[in-house]
Amino acid sequence: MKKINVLKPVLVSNQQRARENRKVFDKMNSLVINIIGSPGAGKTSFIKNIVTNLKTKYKILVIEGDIKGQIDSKTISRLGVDVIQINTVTECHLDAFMTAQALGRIKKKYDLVLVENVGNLVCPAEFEIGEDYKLAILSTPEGDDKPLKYPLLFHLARVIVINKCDLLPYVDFGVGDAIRNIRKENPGATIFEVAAKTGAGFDKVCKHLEKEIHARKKKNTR
Ligand SMILES: Nc1nc2c(ncn2[C@@H]2O[C@H](COP(=O)(O)OP(=O)(O)O)[C@@H](O)[C@H]2O)c(=O)[nH]1
Ligand SMILES: [Mg+2]
Repeated sequence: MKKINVLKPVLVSNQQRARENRKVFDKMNSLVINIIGSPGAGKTSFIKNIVTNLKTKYKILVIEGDIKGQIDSKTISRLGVDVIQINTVTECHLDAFMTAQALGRIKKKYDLVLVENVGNLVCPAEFEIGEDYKLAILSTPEGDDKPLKYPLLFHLARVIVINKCDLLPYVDFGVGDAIRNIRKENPGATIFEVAAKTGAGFDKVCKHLEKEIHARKKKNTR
């Protein structure tokens, strides 16, 4: 029996579409971050902190990817920034074609576009959407071994956020072990330790993002 590998052509056409999306984001001068993590890791809570801290200085768009419903979109809308919902229905990740549909609904320019991918540590890592980079969120109750068990995401992510650090006294999670495991997959990643519930650690994350927003603008005006 002949085996046909359909994943490769799917990924190649996805990548072509992602490049087209990238050109549109470039025209808007936007820093685009693809936020990936398990269900419940704190992706929406992370976005809430960033939006709350930066919304008066920068124009922010949030794209929410969920299989069904608009729960997170409604939460983010209440903060007073623009939100676009993508429902993937059967898919466990966003892809470049779904993102292109969202792009068609954008009417303004944004400094920062935060994309909350579908909660999943596997598939979202494989599909580019036209982002500047992937940001992985790992929360402490998930365990410090996850970077070794889901290496692709932690290998590709430029920024890795360890969330729910307020729970460290109650969970078996070694921050040092987690960082060592991340470094095995990705020696150059920028790592932040935060608690989205309390806001701890977000001063550093926001400073980093502000630098990147400005660097992104300079790059485009060159
Ligand atoms: N203790 C604690 N809980 C958190 C933290 N961040 C998020 N949560 C809670 O974790 C749950 C899932 O968070 P959410 O942001 O919806 O995760 P998402 O599914 O990745 O978007 C919610 O009940 C949040 O209040 C944190 O830093 N510490
Ligand atoms: Mg969420």
